[in-house]
Amino acid sequence: MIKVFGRRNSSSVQLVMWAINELGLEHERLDYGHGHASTRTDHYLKMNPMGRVPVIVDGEVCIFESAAILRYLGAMYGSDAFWPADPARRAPLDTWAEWGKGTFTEAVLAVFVYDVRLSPDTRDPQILRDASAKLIPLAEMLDQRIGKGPWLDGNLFSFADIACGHILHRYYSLDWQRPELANLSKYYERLQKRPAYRDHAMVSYEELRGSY
Ligand SMILES: N[C@@H](CCC(=O)N[C@@H](CS)C(=O)NCC(=O)O)C(=O)O
Repeated sequence: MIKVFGRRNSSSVQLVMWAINELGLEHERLDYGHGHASTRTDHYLKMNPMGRVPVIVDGEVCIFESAAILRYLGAMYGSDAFWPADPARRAPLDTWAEWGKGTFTEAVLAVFVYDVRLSPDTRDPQILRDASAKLIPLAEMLDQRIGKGPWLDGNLFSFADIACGHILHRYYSLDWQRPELANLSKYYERLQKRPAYRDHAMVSYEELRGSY
């Protein structure tokens, strides 16, 4: 039984929860982090010295950093489609997984901070202009990369789709001027047909409004 420490409305927890459910793994999630149990206790800091969510415990294995958790789950429990065993086949997908969780997610979260985390009276519209200017070319890159898809690995759904796709709920639900990108919006439609995506990546972030 895998234990997940982290609140449902954290995008990093969503990445992990989506993967666990996509793989059909037995698990228990415990509410930790902002507004829930503290991540500053000695017990928690031993699991993650950063005091952030998520953390997973799987038997003797304890991991933090959601991208590392995703790779562990793929290597440990994934099919060859989800996590190709051949490094030469996996590496091009891992490139996009790294980019998706790092570069792309960071750019979406800058818009998220403006639209959700900052209270309206502390928002400087220049922050949104700057964040949008960084995000739009990245979204265009992802749109090009996906093409007709349906997935990043063509017909096979993989860990890379989780790393790139987990943040698209925020990308599409935040209040900002999105460019028209046909491949990306069809990809998001396909993701929403996956029950594990709907249940674990499309989580309300209303509780986080004005929390900075
Ligand atoms: N790079 C880390 C980021 C972890 C992180 O910043 N988590 C945020 C939520 S997305 C957090 O712990 N926030 C403070 C809290 O919830 O107490 C990962 O991907 O796991």
